[in-house]
Amino acid sequence: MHGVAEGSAKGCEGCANCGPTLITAGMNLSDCDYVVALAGNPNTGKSTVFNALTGLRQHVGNWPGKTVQRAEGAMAVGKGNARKKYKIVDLPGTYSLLSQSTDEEIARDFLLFGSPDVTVIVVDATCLERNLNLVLQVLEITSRAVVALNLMDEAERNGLKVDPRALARDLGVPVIPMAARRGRGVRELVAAIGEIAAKPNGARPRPSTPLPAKLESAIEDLSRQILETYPNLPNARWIALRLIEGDPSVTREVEAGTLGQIGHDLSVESTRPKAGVEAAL
Ligand SMILES: Nc1nc2c(ncn2[C@@H]2O[C@H](COP(=O)(O)OP(=O)(O)OP(=O)(O)O)[C@@H](O)[C@H]2O)c(=O)[nH]1
Ligand SMILES: [Mg+2]
Repeated sequence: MHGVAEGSAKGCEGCANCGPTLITAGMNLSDCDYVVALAGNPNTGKSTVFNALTGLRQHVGNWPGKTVQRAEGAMAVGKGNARKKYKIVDLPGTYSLLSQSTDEEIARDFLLFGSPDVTVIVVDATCLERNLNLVLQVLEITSRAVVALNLMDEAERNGLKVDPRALARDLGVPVIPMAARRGRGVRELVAAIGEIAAKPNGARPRPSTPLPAKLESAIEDLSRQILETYPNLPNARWIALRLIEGDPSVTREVEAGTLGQIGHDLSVESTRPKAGVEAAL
């Protein structure tokens, strides 16, 4: 494929016409500059995208719930001093950040507390409405996001017309049409990941509906208290909202004092200096 080489910088080295050079770096996770999470509903093609980016062979199959643990791999993009290396994290499928099952909690905890530099939300273009629920939830917690609009080949086969541009405009984040099984859109996804990773503030998701002032001030108070107990915990606001709602699993974790631990376990060093990337490849 144009712009994609495996294992080392062989094959197409990238040119003005073919966009960024992707070098699948497999399990070589040393000295990554950025961390990219792959999230999405079950069976949307997350592991297929992961395999395309890393050259690894995560299990794919046509039923939901195959990926049950976090899997990690690497890709490198660009040439010479401009080369950046990315750790790619394949997550179990989840319908919602409020989900309860163990594999869904693995995905939720990484998205909330793992501080990925870019979150790629892989969605199924044939059932957008259901998939957008998770997209909107993720955009509530991060602006560093890209939507991979996968299974476009299936949508086309079914006569569905999906407009990625309109979706990107409405969501305020890049939307990349893909048919990942055939490698379609992989290069564009790599470019979008690079763009968001390099932007200090990420994309600009459209703001959600404002909450009533009283609720907003309660959330602020509670967030402050959470941060006093768990300094540096990302997404204290999300935790505060769940406590106000009475979410049982979040309440349990706050009471048990395990929230800070989750943040500590998952936080990943990112945006590290690039030294050693060349050697690592
Ligand atoms: N037609 C088509 N099939 C695809 C595409 N991408 C992935 N698939 C297929 O969709 C199925 C699910 O792919 P996976 O990559 O395992 O999906 P996943 O999101 O990792 O699934 P879970 O880990 O179970 O959540 C597999 O049969 C893939 O071959 C695509 O773009 N088009
Ligand atoms: Mg999977």
